[in-house]
Amino acid sequence: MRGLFITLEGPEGGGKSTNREYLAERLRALGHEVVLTREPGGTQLAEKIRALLLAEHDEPMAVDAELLLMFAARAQHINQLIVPALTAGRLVLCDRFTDATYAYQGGGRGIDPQRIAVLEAFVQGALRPDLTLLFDLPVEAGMARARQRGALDRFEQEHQDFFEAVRHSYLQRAAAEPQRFRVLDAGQRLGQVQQQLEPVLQEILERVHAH
Ligand code: Z5A
Repeated sequence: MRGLFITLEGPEGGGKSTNREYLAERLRALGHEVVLTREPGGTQLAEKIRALLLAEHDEPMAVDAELLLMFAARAQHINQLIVPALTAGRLVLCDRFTDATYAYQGGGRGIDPQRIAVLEAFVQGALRPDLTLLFDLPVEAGMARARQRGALDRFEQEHQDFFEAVRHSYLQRAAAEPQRFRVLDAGQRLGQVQQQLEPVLQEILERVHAH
């Protein structure tokens, strides 16, 4: 596939959405075709699965049901949006992808990562992000930002230990795959985070030109 698949990851309130918009604006100003998307979601049907995943229900959602719904949404997203966009040579900026599953369902909920890997292979085949930006920050700081936004969804209501496990899992993944991950200190002010994105932007441009 000719395009470039870039994912933005991190714990709660890291500024993924804010910085995804910023990166897209910079890349579009240079004439690149950018597709912005997110998980869970990204297509009409996958957004319906997202609504199911984030809402409160009268019965608790089984952790395996949550895991399978994440991958059901992902299968739809890959098929309908990600692969067509990459095949058309576009730059895809995706807010969360499978690293989030390892962090939240693996680290947070305690599902064995080997079981996640089975679903990853089944749903994605060889598709993996070309580059992953990890917006890392202390849990308390991220939760404070999320609380400022108002009503909390099903994940945001989890307690601190859950989010500490999520953050730990992300950092472990970044350390294990330094060639794919770029870790940003998202606890800094927005202007400073965007300064950290300058070398990343250069790297993206180099990769686009190399394709
Ligand atoms: N989830 C999962 O469990 N498994 C999976 O496989 C996947 C997802 C794919 C929805 O994700 C939930 O799905 C998520 C994990 C789970 N739940 N949680 N928690 P989401 O990405 O849609 O939701 P989110 O993590 O809640 O995203 P977020 O809180 O919107 O974070 P963000 O996109 O990283 O941040 P933001 O919206 O850009 O910024 C948050 C606020 O902070 C906003 O008011 C900004 O203006 C402010 N902000 C941003 N950067 C700064 C700086 N540097 N300084 C000060 N203020 C800032």
